[in-house]
Amino acid sequence: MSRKFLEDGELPYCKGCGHSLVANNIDIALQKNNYSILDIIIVTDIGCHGIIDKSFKTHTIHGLHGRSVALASGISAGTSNPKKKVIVLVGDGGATIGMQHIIDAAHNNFNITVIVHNNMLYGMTGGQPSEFTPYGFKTTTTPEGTNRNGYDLCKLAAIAGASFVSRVIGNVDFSDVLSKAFAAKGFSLVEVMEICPSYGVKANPGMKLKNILDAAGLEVKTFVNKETRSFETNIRTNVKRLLNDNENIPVKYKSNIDKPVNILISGSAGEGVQSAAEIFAKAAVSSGLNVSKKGNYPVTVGVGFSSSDIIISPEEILFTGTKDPDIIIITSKEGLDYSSAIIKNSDKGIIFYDSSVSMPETKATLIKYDFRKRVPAKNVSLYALLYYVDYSKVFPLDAVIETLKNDKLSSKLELNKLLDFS
Ligand SMILES: Cc1ncc(C[n+]2csc(CCOP(=O)(O)OP(=O)(O)O)c2C)c(N)n1
Ligand code: SF4
Repeated sequence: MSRKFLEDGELPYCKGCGHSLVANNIDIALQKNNYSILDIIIVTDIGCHGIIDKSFKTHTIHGLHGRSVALASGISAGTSNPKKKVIVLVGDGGATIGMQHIIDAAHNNFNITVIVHNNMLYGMTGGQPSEFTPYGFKTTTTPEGTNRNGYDLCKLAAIAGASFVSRVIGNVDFSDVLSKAFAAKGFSLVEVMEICPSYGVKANPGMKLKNILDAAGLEVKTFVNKETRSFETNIRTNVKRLLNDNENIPVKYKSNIDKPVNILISGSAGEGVQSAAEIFAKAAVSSGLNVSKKGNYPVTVGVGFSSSDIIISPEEILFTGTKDPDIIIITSKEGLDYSSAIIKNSDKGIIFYDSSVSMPETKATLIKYDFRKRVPAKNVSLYALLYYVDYSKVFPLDAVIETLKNDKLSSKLELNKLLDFS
């Protein structure tokens, strides 16, 4: 049979390397299954077997060492076209390094075929043992022979839930086995046993592959061939978009600013920093401004500081970070501690801060106010932002009041207290 999926000419491996037989058998099996060239996505791993990419006319993707199965699982999960066939070429080294990926791919029954080139050592790096090297097999770094048996990958994949698993000896025509593996729905794995002529044969002269496998109890057979439910990507079309609420804020007010204003509000967890920043951001949108808002808080969200960086701008906001905010609002000691470096370095900003905290030395303009004395702690961030809007007139207070009235928070707020800045 002439080649269809492989380029004509020599394959890139050493003379007598079993990897060549694997490539040729893949070509034959794909032809038996009537695949088209561009239906095939071959994902290779690092190692000698992986240098085959340029010889295949199909799609090829070269993965990181041991990660080809994870990569292929993602590719297969992301394609909804059942005609596409994702095939992984991996060595016993890659299978060692990425064994959990193989087990998980079998467990999830991803629609991929994994072909393991098991020459019982790391060929590309000079013939070191892998976790699949059988007892007594000599390698460059174990010249006395490996002192334990390797894993039986076929048994592991079968137990994990694969649809099709087979071990073959890689010195015969095994294209029928590959053909069945390619046709199987779900996860299939074929472990091809080889001896690397450049390292394995040299270190183990006269050793026969069949004898090695018998001694290690590695059976050459098909372990599983069953119809199973394969992985399906669950694409939900009927879900509420996260941004829905923000999409339809009508512009009813007018802003006074003609350039971006960076605002940092820092307070304590539980004192409504993030929700106040969101109300402020929505009010800015309703005043025709562009807004970005980033929250910062420790992973333990219920304690410590909570802060938010907000940018309001008449122009598009292309970068959301700033080292020197124009406005800093500090409502608690925890907020001050978190922002103290920014405060010390600030030389152009205005800082609104609660009278309970002691400000470090700074060139910024300081404005002290009794935020905490005038409203309950849980409303202190909102009160401070309202105070800033009233003070700066960046947009009308009415924009914030209307946003608040439309918010679920509104029933819990005493608006007259929040708007009293006397
Ligand atoms: C994460 C990582 N670890 C180690 C290496 C070094 N490395 C390159 S090839 C290779 C061995 C490949 O052996 P195998 O997967 O069995 O393929 P073969 O060369 O035998 O075909 C190793 C360990 C690497 N590239 N990346
Ligand atoms: S070093 Fe071994 S595994 Fe690598 S191409 Fe040569 S014979 Fe094949």
